[in-house]
Amino acid sequence: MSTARDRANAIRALAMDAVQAAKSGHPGAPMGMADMAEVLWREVLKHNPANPNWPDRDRFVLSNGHGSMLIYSLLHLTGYDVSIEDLRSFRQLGSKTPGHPERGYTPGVETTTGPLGQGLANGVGLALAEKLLASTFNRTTADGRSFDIVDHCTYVFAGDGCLMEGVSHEACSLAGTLGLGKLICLYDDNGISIDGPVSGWFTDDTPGRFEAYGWQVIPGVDGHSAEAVQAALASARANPDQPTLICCKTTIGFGSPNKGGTAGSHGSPLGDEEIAKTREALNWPYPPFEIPAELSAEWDCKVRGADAENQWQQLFKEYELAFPELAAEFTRRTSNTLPAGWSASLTALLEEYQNAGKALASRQASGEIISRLSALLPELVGGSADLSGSNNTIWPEAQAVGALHPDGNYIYYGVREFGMTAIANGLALHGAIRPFTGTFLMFMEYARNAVRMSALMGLQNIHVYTHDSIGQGEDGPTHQPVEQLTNLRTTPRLNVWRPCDAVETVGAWQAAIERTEGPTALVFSRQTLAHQARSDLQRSQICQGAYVLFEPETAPVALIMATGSEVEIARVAAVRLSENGVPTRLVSMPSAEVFSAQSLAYQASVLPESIRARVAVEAGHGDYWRKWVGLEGNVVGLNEYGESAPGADVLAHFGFSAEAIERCVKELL
Ligand SMILES: Cc1ncc(C[n+]2csc(CCOP(=O)(O)OP(=O)(O)O)c2C)c(N)n1
Ligand SMILES: [Mg+2]
Repeated sequence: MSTARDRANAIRALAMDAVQAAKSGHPGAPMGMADMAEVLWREVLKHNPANPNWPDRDRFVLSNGHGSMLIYSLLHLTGYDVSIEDLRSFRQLGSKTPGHPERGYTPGVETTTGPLGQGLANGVGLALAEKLLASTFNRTTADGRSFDIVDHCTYVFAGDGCLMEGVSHEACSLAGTLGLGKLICLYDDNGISIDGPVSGWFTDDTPGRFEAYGWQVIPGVDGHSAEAVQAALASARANPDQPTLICCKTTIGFGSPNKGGTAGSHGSPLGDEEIAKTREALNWPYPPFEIPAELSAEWDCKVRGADAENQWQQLFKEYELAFPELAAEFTRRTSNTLPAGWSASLTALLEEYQNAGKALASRQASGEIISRLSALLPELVGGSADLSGSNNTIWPEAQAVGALHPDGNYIYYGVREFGMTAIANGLALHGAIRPFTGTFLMFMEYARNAVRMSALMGLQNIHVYTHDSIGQGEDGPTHQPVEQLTNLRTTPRLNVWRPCDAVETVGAWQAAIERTEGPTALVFSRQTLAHQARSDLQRSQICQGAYVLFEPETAPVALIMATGSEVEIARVAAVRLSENGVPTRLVSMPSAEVFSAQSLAYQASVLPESIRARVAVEAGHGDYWRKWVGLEGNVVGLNEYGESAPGADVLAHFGFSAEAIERCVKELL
């Protein structure tokens, strides 16, 4: 039997050799964390390399994602479908081993990491999901038999960079409050970041900081001692009430005689000469990408993993007998299937709102709809960054989640937009939960990179943004979004909806819930919106992203397209123009992305090429609309910041009126 150090050296060798072969990458972090990882992955982590998607596996997050060769080495060594050839093609096009861990590229990678700090926040979401699901599904029979079918830990590796990032504060503070006892973070305390020794820019009392959050902290652990790491992990697992931070003192680039302990090993290949010296220092005589058979055998976790999963499968079989309905619900939710009758319920809801004809702010309509959806979808878990009432994300039957109340479905995230969004990404990553979050559209920017990560990963996360324009009024320019809609619409894989009334709001929610390929931003007004009359056909076309809402009696010569609060003034303009000799069509376009995905024939039927006099109207930055109006069209938009005044006055001040739209159309003819 080899030593733990020998086994860890396999990671070190693979990391330095792969980075050298790629001529780029980060050898220092994997070499520094190899001993910690050896203990965790071989002895503690509950995982089955043959089935990376088994629902009750432990989750592992490499928050310092630049150390990607650490996780790729671990996946290879423990027996996942990651071959030595895959390691050789580190950072190459089409490989399973991209520069940073990317969800969906590599079996066993739970989340995409690299933007520092966010992996840790995802970990908070993963651990929170476990806690919520455990309380929903775990049961004890009358004769005292426990069925803990949801019972797994979330382990996070994080570095100095992750802890310097503000998002770590937001997420870890909430994790402490919520008492996420199965969240265990191992901090790679190596005193180095890219610019050198962190003593010049990072002198926090990290243990004190996490204790203040309510975490259990295990300070001063020798990250190169397997026994010390083992003992710390045991103490962490023994505490069910608090998340644990294990501070592991390590040496970056451990083993490299000249670059170890320095920023020189952080982000570039060690070089052939230094690699040779490191092999000698580590007593690792094997050629690149070669692991001796004995070591490979000791690393292999396939048998242990299969046993662990089989035990769980057996437990689940018995659970199915004891609790058939819960078991069926667990299977439905983990397989991401909507409940029976979903489509019919939503069709009825659309019809109900069409018939009711109520004028409502879309945020208010959204609040009503959430309440209805929640009755259909127990997997829906909402929340807001301290704006629950304003965002209308809370509903009367909602139950708050707390440390002692894991049976809730509403999360008071506090004023933490970035943390909230990254935590919700973790909830979505876990599976069996459909998260949505809320804030003002303006403060989406605080969360911006987590929104991007939800899109990059194609997560089913729903971002509710209210107070969607200068129409929000009195709070003034700091609170009035201008460029944010364009920002969201140019985010690949993200769908944006800005509905014009309560009926379109139902359609937007339906689309967001049914979407499996990525996240959705739902953008709602603060102010009341008029109800729009629709035929059955028009109502059925909402889900196509854009449709003709008003058609003149004679062939249109002009066309107005609008979204959200501007649809009503655009309708007034289109009707008046049509009555006064300029037959004008009105297109409501609540989701340009969804419309863009329709057949060209449908798109042409809504926006015929022959109509060149096109005006787009939206109380936001106008440039986005240029692609829809063409060279001969025009945009009624806003390329400046707003003003503080009642919303209607601000909108009128910036030219959002039926008269201004009419003038704009006439100018084109
Ligand atoms: C949000 C973000 N900012 C900057 C970077 C670039 N970056 C990658 S690693 C790193 C230094 C991180 O230091 P540490 O976590 O201590 O890593 P170590 O050098 O110890 O491996 C930086 C600034 C990043 N990946 N993400
Ligand atoms: Mg560091």
